Amino acid sequence: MRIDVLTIFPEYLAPLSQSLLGKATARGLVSIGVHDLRQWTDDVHRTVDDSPYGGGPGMVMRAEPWGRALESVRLPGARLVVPTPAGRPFTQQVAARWATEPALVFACGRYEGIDQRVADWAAEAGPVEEVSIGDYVLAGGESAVLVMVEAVTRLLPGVVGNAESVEFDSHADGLLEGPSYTRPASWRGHDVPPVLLSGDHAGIARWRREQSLRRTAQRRPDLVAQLDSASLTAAEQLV
Ligand code: 6GU
Repeated sequence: MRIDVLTIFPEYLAPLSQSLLGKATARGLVSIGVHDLRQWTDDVHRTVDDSPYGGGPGMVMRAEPWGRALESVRLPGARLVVPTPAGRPFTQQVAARWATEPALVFACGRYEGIDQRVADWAAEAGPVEEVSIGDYVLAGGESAVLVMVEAVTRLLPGVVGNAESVEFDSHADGLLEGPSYTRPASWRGHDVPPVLLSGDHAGIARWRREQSLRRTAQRRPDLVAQLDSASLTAAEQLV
């Protein structure tokens, strides 16, 4: 997968070349480009923003540098992602869908966002999604891009060593993952649930499923309400 990030703070994206992703890059599973939007400005002050039409606080990113940047960086048809608190929610399902694409371009806005005509114009050349990573406001899209790139790239074949660890993740089936334990079996008066030491694999699977449902009901009742009947057994639908 090819990933390009356009930003006025390229140093902010340094973590993309480290740790898990650095290895995936070295192994040729993903390649990442980070580009300074100011490359595509045309004035001595390298201006990227201006005051909003209609008045109001803050500054808006100007369309011209963004237009030239996208013409230079975006491959034909590549999905353009615009992080914004006004976007549709970024979820595990969205991450899984993006993980099947050959290329993604992220356009990081600062200030009060990017002139809306950039996304409108970009939609003429390929898919565009304005997305939010949660119900709070960040100063810019850069940290949201770090979050989204990590969520997407760990789903690419070969990036995470154990494919099962991805399959059983929280959210993979619409539920939260239950608790995990390792040695010792007893620690400071707290014992590992005995079923996990029983060797009864069917019993362990049932227990984990119950823990997952219980935790989701307690912590995320909104997720339980969204579950489709296909993801619950007949017995679970009666609870
Ligand atoms: Cl994607 N961007 C910004 N600037 N703030 C956010 C966000 C994104 N998601 C939640 N808040």
